[in-house]
Amino acid sequence: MSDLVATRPKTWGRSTVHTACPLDCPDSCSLDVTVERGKLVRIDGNRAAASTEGYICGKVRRFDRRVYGAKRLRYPAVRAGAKGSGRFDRVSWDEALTLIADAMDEARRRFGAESVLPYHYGGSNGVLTNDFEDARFFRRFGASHLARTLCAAPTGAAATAMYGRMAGVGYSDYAQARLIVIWGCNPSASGVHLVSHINRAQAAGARVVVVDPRRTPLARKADLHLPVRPGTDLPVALSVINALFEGGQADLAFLAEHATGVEDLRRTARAWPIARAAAEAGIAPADLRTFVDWYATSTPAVIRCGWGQERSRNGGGATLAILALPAVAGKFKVRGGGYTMSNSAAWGITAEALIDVPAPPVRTVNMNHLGRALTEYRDPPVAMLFVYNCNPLATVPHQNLVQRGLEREDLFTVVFEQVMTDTAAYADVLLPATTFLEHYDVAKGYGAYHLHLVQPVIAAVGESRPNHEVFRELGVRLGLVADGDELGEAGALMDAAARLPGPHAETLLGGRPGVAPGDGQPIQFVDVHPRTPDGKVHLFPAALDAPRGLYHYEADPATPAYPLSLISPASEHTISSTLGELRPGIARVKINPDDARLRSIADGDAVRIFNDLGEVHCEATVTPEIRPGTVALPKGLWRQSTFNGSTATALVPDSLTDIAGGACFNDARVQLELLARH
Ligand SMILES: Nc1nc2c(c(=O)[nH]1)N[C@H]1C(S)=C(S)[C@@H](COP(=O)(O)OP(=O)(O)OC[C@H]3O[C@@H](n4cnc5c(=O)[nH]c(N)nc54)[C@H](O)[C@@H]3O)O[C@H]1N2
Ligand SMILES: Nc1nc2c(c(=O)[nH]1)N[C@H]1C(S)=C(S)[C@@H](COP(=O)(O)OP(=O)(O)OC[C@H]3O[C@@H](n4cnc5c(=O)[nH]c(N)nc54)[C@H](O)[C@@H]3O)O[C@H]1N2
Ligand code: SF4
Ligand SMILES: [Mo]
Repeated sequence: MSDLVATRPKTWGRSTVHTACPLDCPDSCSLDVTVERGKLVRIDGNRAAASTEGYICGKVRRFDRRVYGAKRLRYPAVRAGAKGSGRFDRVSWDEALTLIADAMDEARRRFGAESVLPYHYGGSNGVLTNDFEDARFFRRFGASHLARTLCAAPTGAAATAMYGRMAGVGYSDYAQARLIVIWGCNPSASGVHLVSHINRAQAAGARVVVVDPRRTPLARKADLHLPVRPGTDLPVALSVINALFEGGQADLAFLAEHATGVEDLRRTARAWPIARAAAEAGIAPADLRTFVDWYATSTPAVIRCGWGQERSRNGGGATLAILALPAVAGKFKVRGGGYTMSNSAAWGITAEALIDVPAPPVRTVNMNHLGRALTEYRDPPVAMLFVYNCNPLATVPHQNLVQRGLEREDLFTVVFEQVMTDTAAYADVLLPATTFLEHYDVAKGYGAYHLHLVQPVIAAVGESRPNHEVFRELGVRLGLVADGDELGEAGALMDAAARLPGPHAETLLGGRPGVAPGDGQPIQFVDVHPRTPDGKVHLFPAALDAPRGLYHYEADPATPAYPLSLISPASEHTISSTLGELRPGIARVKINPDDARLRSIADGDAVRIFNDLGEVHCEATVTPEIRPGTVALPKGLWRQSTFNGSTATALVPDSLTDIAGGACFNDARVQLELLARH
């Protein structure tokens, strides 16, 4: 502990402090942050965690522009104008917390404790800032339970049911592979530290296959690109499974020893011969056949499964079918072979162990239905919304309904934020939050195997405070925790550390990274095994709740009025909507030249993208890098980035994925027309 305190910010002189990046990114980099006279002067990579390789992304390198930016929240404030006007008056912490505690008390008295809805997601992926003191607080209070389904719900459910979230192939082992399949993933933006290993493998003769409706940077260099129509991964993956069985290339010995549900999967896959799947996906059958041949005959072969394929009506089934491939083809048991999905469960850190307050039997609200919850739920209504680690007006489906909900005069909204986000503008009470450069946390990689300490390198900006401190104090005010139980400066860290399993606490507090399975290079089925109850791969996990049936394919929801698929993938400029305030100019929708010609749209023109849910006015980039019939807007845009203040989520339906109630961001169907000539 004394070591930690010794690295506290100095107010004078220049020093470099070692810390880590806890943002919602798979890489979890180790950082060197240089501070002079108490101010950030340099944020850079450190090699303490091997896969950082000394470099970091451009976003975090310039994170000082958020920390000291014009939009940074410095003081608590209360609303002084209409909801959404963004006008606030400064108040003290004491006044702000009293207002919130009183409002929670009143909501509980009038409608019951479940009328309070905590609302949070990936803003801070750290162990201390999310699902920790906040969860204890809302559980003790008896607030509604939020099903955190905005991202990774279908992939998480599929990986749990099939493999018990077995740890995946580590980044550095990609260099050993002879075939690398990048499926629904764009590491060049979303997790850059994987790319150098892929390049190394390719230089050594490995083949790369990319399955993505866009020609991503990796697709440009790939040996084969399958530009599938969004939402068609399920038939594509099933056709590969079918071809492997039919061609005698399934590893029947492996399946007999390690898998259940083999016959059910085989029977299901029979419906998808190559020609039918290729037609459904809009790709060349010969290319799909080539993929089958390469996958069957290359060892080691690894699949990097991302999240692009999960965000549709078929997302759960698609992920199941993709993850089944290495089992069917027998690709495990060798370094660089198998798959990588999310590694967040690899550390064995369970929220339940950290929280230690039992979940009360309360109503569950699916966070993808925020708009409905705010406008339709009656028993009880949502009387109070408490937003933190999240910017729902920018990131949640059905933006216009969410906005209508936030406009409700009888809704009491708290937003606990670092910056004046689009959502924060609708707050009744605003609370300023510290950034990861101002508080302690534990960062947990979900791609790269890093678990490490985050520590404050500068003093809190303005009067901002860390999450655990605020939720602890609210607990005291509401009589949920004893007065005097407040945790000090690093108290929350020690509290969490004491609950971390195995050797993690000791290594972290000693300034060393946590201990990863197989030292971060596990060989699947050698060093790590399925963590299903019977230790087997469940290829047809009947226990999974799939109301339409497992591996059931729903056809494209396009209509003649809305024939184009809109996808909204991660961009290199933001992490979800974080840092979106720094994006200059008007965003651009990517459209294929064929689709642009039909609509007389040229590069740089202003366009209107619309459907029955909303419309977005922005500029167009005409490019063959997106397949015909599909258009793409960046995810996480702020209102400031379009002409009309609406973003991609205004066009996204609040329908749910086939399993686990996930968001269907890539199921938007739209029309596009010219607004004004460039
Ligand atoms: N720079 C940056 N990094 C990030 C993030 C960010 O916003 N910015 N977000 C972080 C978060 S929260 C997450 S969850 C991860 C996400 O990481 P990724 O999974 O890499 O991200 P996405 O951009 O959602 O989707 C990846 C790819 O899927 C493609 N795609 C869209 N629809 C389909 C489909 O139906 N099938 C297939 N096969 N592909 C499809 C998209 O074109 C995109 O190239 O990244 C994390 N890292
Ligand atoms: N159109 C479209 N939208 C999408 C997606 C898509 O594919 N397409 N993908 C989605 C995905 S993958 C994800 S994960 C979600 C993420 O959606 P959100 O959870 O809304 O994530 P962010 O946009 O990063 O917003 C997080 C906010 O938390 C704040 N924050 C950060 N750290 C702290 C802290 O310590 N304390 C407090 N109080 N606040 C903090 C940040 O300032 C930021 O404004 O977005 C989804 N939205
Ligand atoms: S956002 Fe990702 S790549 Fe950038 S510093 Fe953080 S962990 Fe590293
Ligand atoms: Mo995400």
